[in-house]
Amino acid sequence: MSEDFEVILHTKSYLPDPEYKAQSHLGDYHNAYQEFLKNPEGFWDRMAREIEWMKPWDKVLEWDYPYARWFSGGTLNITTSCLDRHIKAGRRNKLALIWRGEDGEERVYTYRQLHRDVMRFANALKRLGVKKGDRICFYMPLVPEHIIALLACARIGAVHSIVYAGFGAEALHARIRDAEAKVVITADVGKRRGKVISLRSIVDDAIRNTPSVEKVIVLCREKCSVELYSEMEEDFYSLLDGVETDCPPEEMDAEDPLFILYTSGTTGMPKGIVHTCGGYATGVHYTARYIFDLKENDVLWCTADTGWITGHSYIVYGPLSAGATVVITETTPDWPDPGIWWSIIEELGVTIFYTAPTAIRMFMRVGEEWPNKYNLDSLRIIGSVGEPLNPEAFEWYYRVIGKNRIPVLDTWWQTETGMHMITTPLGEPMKPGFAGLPVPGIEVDVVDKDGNSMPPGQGGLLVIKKPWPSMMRTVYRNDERYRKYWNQIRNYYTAGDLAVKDNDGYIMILGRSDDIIIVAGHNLGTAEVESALVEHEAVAEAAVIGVPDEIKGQAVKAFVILVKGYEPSQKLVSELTYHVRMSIGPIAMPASIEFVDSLPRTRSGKIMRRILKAKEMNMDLGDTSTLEE
Ligand code: 6R9
Repeated sequence: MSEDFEVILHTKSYLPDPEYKAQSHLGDYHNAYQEFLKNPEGFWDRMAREIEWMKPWDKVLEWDYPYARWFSGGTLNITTSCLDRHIKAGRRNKLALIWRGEDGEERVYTYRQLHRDVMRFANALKRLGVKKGDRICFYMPLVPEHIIALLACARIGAVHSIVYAGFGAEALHARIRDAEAKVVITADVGKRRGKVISLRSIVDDAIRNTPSVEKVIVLCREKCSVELYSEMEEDFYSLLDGVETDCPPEEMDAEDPLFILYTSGTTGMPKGIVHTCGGYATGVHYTARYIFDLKENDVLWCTADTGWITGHSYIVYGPLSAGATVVITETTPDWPDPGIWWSIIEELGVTIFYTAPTAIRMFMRVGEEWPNKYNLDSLRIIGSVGEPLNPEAFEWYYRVIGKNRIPVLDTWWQTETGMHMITTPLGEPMKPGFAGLPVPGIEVDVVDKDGNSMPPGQGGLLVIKKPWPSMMRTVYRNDERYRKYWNQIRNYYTAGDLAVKDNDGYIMILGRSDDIIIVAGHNLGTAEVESALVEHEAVAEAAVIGVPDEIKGQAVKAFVILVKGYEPSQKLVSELTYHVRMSIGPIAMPASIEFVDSLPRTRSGKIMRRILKAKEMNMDLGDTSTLEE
């Protein structure tokens, strides 16, 4: 797709019950947006006051394009907003976390218990020698100890870098090395579809040749005995022996880093997106309270993993800051049967459910009899994130889960943005296929490559026109890559997505404009998968593209040129697929591999994936002037 093209817009819309707007924290969206436009810094100043600070800021924003400093001079610790203030505000016995395992095992934590356990683990980390600014890498299943340990990092000012536990050893290794992590926190196993998956052995592989790593903390869920440990390993619970319960929060500058989170880029090496304490805390609290409208009795279930930004912002920091009850599970949507998630909603009384289009499409395929077996009356908001929610999936979600009355919040945002940026605010008409409107506080537009605003119906690049508090501050150890986001179009942040507006300013996201493939909501860089393929001795060159997939949105298709002497075979296909699985993880596995003799290239030698894609989909090849013979 080129940057500008015409799109035929879907015009259907659904009007939610006016009660939603009347009772929401946000109130009328258009009023709120106008208030923001009248005084942007005043708006963010008000929002920042809703979290806990140790010292107030001197200035809301210092903008030295493309570098922003928010709430300069202010100091805080995000954990006091997420924990301490709820203890004081009478929520100490309120449930903070409800955890559900695959086999039905359940554990719950009140705010008081969570606060206490976070402080104890924080003291254990300190005793190990962890200090403010040290990087701690997580490779853990979604269990309560994971949340405890990550809040403990924030408590003492250590910078967490969570790696999704479905990634392979090589991907983990690259992230540990880049962040120069001092400690890795893992578990012996994760559980999935009735099987146990060893995590610790993957960590063992990943920490070869990572001189920064001093300790590996292992949470034993099965029966790993302490004697088996190497010198470097520590048992999660033994570390807590004899530690103090009280751990005062480290005073952090608003601009100190809170965490690094790696996201796929257009080169082989993922980007370490850096978020800071003050701006991020403000952004996630604001959206948890005013976009998800979290109220005292809400029970939020966000089905993402903590390894993605969605988990950081809407499992941990946002909802806890807003004082909600959070459900976390170590479950798969269709195991032991496709009713499992709906049974959890019924049983736990989930009020806000947040999932991804890929899951919704899977449920569509297995049939509505599954959700229909359960009482979903507790739900009041259902959300979607990660990739475009296509109109068919919207209609199904709204009708079958939302019973034609519960608002669907399709939320567009990114690892880099930290918080929701575009959605259909509660009470506004919902248009299938459209993510919606910019949240108050955010100015977006669809522009051509020179930054000119496109009229409704004309596709273009999605940009954010002004800095916002929870924006990334840099790419860890690669500031040049950070600047690229703001340099592609001067003064604007270019998101890398193609989009189109309609006459009401609603934005439809059309997909990525770069070499990122989104498989079941997980971003993959083509280069990442290609470099895994060429590592294999049989592969001379590889190019990968995303092809449409009914359930996952996109699937990976690989084109491979073999080294002389190797012949295409089914066995080789399996071997290569397995190789990618082991090095990056199951999400990156090619759905198909085609052996070819050559790849289309530009004159300067760059592979033209666009041509492969057009051919694959029987589309017009577009501009081929730069194509080599
Ligand atoms: C939160 C998250 C970011 C990319 C983004 C876009 C796609 C996310 C979307 C969506 C259409 C939505 N994306 N939400 N596309 N509609 N509601 O997913 O962050 O993992 O960094 O991915 O995902 O392409 O640019 P991240």
